[in-house]
Amino acid sequence: MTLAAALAAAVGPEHVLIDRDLRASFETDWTGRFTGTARAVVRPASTGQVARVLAACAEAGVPVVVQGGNTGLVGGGVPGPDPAGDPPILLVTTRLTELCAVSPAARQVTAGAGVRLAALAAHARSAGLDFGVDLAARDSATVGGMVATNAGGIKVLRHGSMREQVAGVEAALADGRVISRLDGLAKDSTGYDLGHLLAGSEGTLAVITRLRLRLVAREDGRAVAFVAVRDTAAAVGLLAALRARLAGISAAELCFDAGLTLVGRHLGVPVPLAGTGGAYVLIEVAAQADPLDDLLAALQACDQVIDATVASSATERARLWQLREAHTEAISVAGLPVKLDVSVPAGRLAELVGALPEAVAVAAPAAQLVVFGHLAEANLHVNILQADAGEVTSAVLALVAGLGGSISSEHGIGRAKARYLGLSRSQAEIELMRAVKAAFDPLGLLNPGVLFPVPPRA
Ligand code: 2HG
Ligand code: ZN
Repeated sequence: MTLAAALAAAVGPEHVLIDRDLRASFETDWTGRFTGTARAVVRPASTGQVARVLAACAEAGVPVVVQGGNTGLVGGGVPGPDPAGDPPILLVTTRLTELCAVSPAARQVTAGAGVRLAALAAHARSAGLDFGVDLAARDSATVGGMVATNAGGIKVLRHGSMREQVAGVEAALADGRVISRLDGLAKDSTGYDLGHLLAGSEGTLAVITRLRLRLVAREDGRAVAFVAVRDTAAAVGLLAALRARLAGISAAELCFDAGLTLVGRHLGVPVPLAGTGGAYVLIEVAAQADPLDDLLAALQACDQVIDATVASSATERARLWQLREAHTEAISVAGLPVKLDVSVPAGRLAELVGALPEAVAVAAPAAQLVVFGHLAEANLHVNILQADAGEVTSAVLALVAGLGGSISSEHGIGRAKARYLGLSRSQAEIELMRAVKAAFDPLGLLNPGVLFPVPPRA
């Protein structure tokens, strides 16, 4: 049987997209920066179908690229440029949409890898609970892709990244075998946690098909403030001071005038407090009861606050959040950015923000720098317009590594940063990671070129 016939037999011919026009939207990433060619886009609807697709590809020796909602920002979910003329199969997980009943006793739910974040959160909320990770791409991002990249988002300071939400994983291996641990045991000390190994593996080890996910308490009381402070150091100081006074901080986001100006222009809205600070912090507090008075009192006690606007309704809260969440879109409308996603030890965030303009200007004098990010994790989204990726990536990542930071805080390494992995991981670690990769995927067929610069060979 040919590979095409085996794939059609596995998922049904209507879910094997061979026509160029039908493949196109899957072959280019959301940013438009990463694009490649796939032999076919294959859309399985069950773990068994995923396993059959992988077995057929292994049999034919054809590589497989895995894609969820195609919201990744590092080129990890689309085919790479393929000089050898051996295009991969693009396995898209968005038909894996099974969503089981919430277990209130375990505070867990089992979800297919292709379930969208917003659908999972709504499902959890309808059962009186909530999901601990949230991010701007919630309507498109799939939970499988989010685990594969160990996505973070806006609530990491409260509930951790995606890895922390994983209570069990089912996955199809490169040769078509399936491993499944979805029983959600609260305690289990029987050796290696293979599910957690898949978190952050970016599709290089196996294809996640279902997840057992932890849920958190639902907190409907919300208060949001947008605060102008003198600079990044004051923003860091403000968060520390607020944390000492408020138990329920659920988000702390950092913005600057450059990004807010683009957002205001893109949305056609005035930006509150524009130009009054050297940095801005969006603070959200979540609690069972309305936390607005507590937030107001805490802000009044913090001398870092130059000025603040506090939302008094759900509509106003959404409006303040839009100032932060629309950054990605507003930047994309302004041009094709080089996107870097870095973090440093908390005490060095101000140093990084201070050093970035010069590092970028030296590498690319005409570039426009837009920085924002997640304050509590000292995670900066460094977006650079009008610059060549190679020029600025080396400069910024070297600066970050010099400050003891990570070259990828939440988006992953993908294809974009594979050759820089050695800036954040030691030689010994990379060798061990490659050995793990070889154990899971001895033929090197899963997401070649992602995470590691050269596809490992058997
Ligand atoms: C966010 O925090 C996302 O909004 C996207 O991680 C960041 O566009 C970016 O650089
Ligand atoms: Zn982010």
